[in-house]
Amino acid sequence: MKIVALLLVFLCYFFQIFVSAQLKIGFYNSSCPNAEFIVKSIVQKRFKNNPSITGALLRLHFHDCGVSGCDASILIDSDSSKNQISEKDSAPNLTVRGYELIDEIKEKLESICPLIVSCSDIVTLATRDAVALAGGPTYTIPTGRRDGLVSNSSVDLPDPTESVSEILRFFRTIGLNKFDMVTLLGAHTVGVAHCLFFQSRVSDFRGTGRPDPTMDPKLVKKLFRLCTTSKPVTTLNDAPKTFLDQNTSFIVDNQYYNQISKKKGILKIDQELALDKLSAPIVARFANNGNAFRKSFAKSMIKMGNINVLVGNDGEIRKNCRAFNNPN
Ligand code: HEM
Ligand SMILES: *[C@@H]1O[C@H](CO)[C@@H](O)[C@H](O)[C@H]1NC(C)=O
Ligand SMILES: *[C@@H]1O[C@H](CO)[C@@H](O)[C@H](O)[C@H]1NC(C)=O
Ligand SMILES: *[C@@H]1O[C@H](CO)[C@@H](O)[C@H](O)[C@H]1NC(C)=O
Ligand SMILES: CC(=O)N[C@H]1CO[C@H](CO)[C@@H](O)[C@@H]1O
Repeated sequence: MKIVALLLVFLCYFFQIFVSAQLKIGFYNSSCPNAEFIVKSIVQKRFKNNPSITGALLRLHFHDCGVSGCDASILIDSDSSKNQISEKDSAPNLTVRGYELIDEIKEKLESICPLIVSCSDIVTLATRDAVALAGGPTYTIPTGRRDGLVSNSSVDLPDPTESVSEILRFFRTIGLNKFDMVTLLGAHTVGVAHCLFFQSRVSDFRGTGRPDPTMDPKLVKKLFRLCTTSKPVTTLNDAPKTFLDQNTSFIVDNQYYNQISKKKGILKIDQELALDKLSAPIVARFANNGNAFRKSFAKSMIKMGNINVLVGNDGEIRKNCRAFNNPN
């Protein structure tokens, strides 16, 4: 009896510690009551001028959470004087965009509640708001993430030519399952891809000298023209690009699944998702049921936003999202 009571006390104590160091809905309710409102209004203003911000933020958020957890490590600028290359300057990340919007939000928040709202929460909230503005699901997301103290250039994000099972292996390493994978790739319902990532599909697929037979021939023609007839480019950002969802390119909806079902996937992985027997049934379901996708998307986005978060006294609240508070 005594042992049981002791165990109970111990469990309560343990549980309390566990609970107190968790993300919470409305974490900034008292410390910065307008935080979520400010994020939303700045995202809204940007979205009005440029709806491509939804794609930018979704990819930024994924690249942050997919490498060492949602800790804003992707926002850190490299320090050339110290020869430190950060995550954002490593290979697959070069076309990630949206950094200036995060800076704008951070600057505003620092002016009203300094050192309270983390950069990782800003990225998470801004992405959530941009998804809703683009017609996607609205959802509440817990906050209280803290910013990481490391930004490592050895980024291990998958390549778009990998198979569905290889991509699934990656998702499992970050605690996400097959449903999350198929759902989150649905983020490709907005945003763009540059020729670099799909050009071989429309010209010389796997050394055959012919285009990828799994792509609609009309789309092959269009993309071939896009990628071969443009003027020389100096940076990847000026390089020709196309919408990942060729139908409703700025709307967060289930058209991505319809497009890949019609052989109109842009990246190899997009097309494979509709063809591989691991994922095809889920793709078919989402293609036929926009509501199922919306529900699933909200759920998997929340899950993605929880990957390896820093809470409690871990990490820090950065003053400037691009730099650690005490760079050493
Ligand atoms: C793990 C599998 C994934 C691979 C291999 C992949 C690959 C890519 C590639 C190659 C691009 C084109 C980048 C460019 O040309 O600038 C892209 C764009 C994009 N990705 Fe993914 N992606 C994956 C998963 C995700 C996930 C999970 C999300 C979000 C939840 C996401 C969101 C986006 C968005 C929104 C864009 C458009 C970016 C823009 O408009 O600038 N991707 N992805
Ligand atoms: C913040 O306020 C919301 C809405 O009133 C409430 O649901 C949430 O539990 C609150 N969170 C905290 C941590 O106080
Ligand atoms: C960066 O990542 C690599 C590979 O995962 C690891 O070996 C290295 O120790 C990391 N560096 C830092 C500073 O964490
Ligand atoms: C484009 O999307 C709309 C609305 O979601 C759909 O009704 C239509 O069939 C789609 N068109 C094509 C060509 O896929
Ligand atoms: C311009 C550039 O460096 N692109 C790189 C982007 O990432 C892929 C995949 O890691 C590299 O193969 C490219 O060279």
